[in-house]
Amino acid sequence: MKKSDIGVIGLAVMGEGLALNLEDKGYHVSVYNRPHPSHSVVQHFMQEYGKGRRFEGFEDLKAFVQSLERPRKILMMVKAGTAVDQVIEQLLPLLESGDILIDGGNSNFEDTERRVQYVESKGCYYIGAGVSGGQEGALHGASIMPGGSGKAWPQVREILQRIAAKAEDGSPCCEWIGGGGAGHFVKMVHNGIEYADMELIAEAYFVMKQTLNTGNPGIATWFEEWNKGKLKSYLIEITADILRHKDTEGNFLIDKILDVAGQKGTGRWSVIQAMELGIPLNLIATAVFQRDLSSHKDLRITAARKYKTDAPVFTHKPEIMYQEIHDSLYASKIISYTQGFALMQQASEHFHWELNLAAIARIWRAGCIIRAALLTPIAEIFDSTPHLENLLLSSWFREQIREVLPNWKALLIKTTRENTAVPAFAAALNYFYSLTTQTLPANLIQAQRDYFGAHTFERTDRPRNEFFHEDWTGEGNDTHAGIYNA
Ligand code: NBP
Repeated sequence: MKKSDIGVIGLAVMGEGLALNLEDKGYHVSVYNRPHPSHSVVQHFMQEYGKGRRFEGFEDLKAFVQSLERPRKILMMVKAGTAVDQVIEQLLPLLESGDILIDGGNSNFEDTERRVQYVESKGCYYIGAGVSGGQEGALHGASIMPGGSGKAWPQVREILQRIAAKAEDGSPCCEWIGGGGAGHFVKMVHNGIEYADMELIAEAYFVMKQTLNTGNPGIATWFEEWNKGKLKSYLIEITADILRHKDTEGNFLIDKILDVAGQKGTGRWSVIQAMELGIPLNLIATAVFQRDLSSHKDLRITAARKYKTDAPVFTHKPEIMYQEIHDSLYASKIISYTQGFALMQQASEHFHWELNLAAIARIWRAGCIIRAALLTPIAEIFDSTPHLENLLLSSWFREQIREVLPNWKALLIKTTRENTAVPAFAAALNYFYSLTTQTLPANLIQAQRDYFGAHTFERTDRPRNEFFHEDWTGEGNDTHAGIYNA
């Protein structure tokens, strides 16, 4: 029997889609899913897709492993977390030196760092590959972010690049990201930006609905219009579709969906990592916290009853305000990408990954959920200045922000007046103001810290890294706390 080119473990949405995609590209594919007493996922897959195609189905892990061409390439598409460790433990005794495990799930990058070391210590290779694009991407081309055992990359490159989406210029949306957990870190940041993009679009929808009283088809028309310009992106495109979608009774489904947003953790991980690395990610954090706040539905109902606010007055000139919403969305989106790329820049230095930010922007141009027109100028900026600390420092972004700033401000003023919550638009604007303010009130914070904790401070009239302590009350002494800059 001909050995398979690759094996896929886990036949849920993503594993099934990727297996079909691999076979479609001409590869022989072995598939495995753990057996269940009541039903067989593998049997179902083979009945559905096996006939006349290059699939071999297995419920026995040893037979599955033995069906693969060496060095074996095994793509694990199982639930992130302990399931991945369990599968690794089951596989290792069956593998031989040089075999390659690929985790295509949304694993935490720290787990991937650990697994790379562990699997390499057993003589095999381990690749943590972030995959974005959902079911559609898995089937027809995803954005793939592989990292880990660099020596294995040449052996899986062709396969992964063939199943990846292709950008408009034909290049595959899959490039080597870096060692250790780099691939999953970059996928995590991708998801953080996705959280922010989604929250921003939701706020734009909310303002049109609440403050301008625009109906779903009207809002959809605006999103369709905006999708032809600077805001062109997959998430804007699907939002227009969603807003036009009707249920079986002919009503807009969006109006019947409970306003409680779920999450699986990658947004939260991005914020935790940003805090660890000291990079302000307040827009993405706001998007995560808004999902948290949305889930406290009963509390919000109680609070809304206690604090009845005036209904919006609808006196705004709609044609002006639509442009303000567009510009706020665009400016805030710029901040979202700025913060995400700043986090990757810092992580790259901290973990010695040498991330190629231009290449990352390029592999996000197609296949993934955050694919957007904005990624093309971002790639160009990092091509010319690879170590740019913050995208807002580029002249291209300076021009973009300069154009939309008046409308961004105007919208925040109006929404505040109309009791309409737009926390992500506001977080983005406040990040921009803070970043572009030479003197922040942190001098007062330093004084407070020194007053109550003798934490010391630097002075504007002395060189940096000289630290002072003041006897603020006249009752202290020269003792001060250890110097730290937290
Ligand atoms: P799920 O994340 O729902 O995982 C289900 C798969 O994991 C099933 O095949 C299940 O087998 C298997 N599994 C579990 Br659960 N525990 C296992 C164990 N202990 N041993 C072996 N197999 C186990 O599936 P998914 O939505 O296809 O996602 C797969 C991965 O891709 C996840 O990490 C996910 O976060 C990531 N991802 C998902 C999307 C998306 O849009 N869904 C997009 C991008 C990335 P069973 O059938 O026997 O229960």
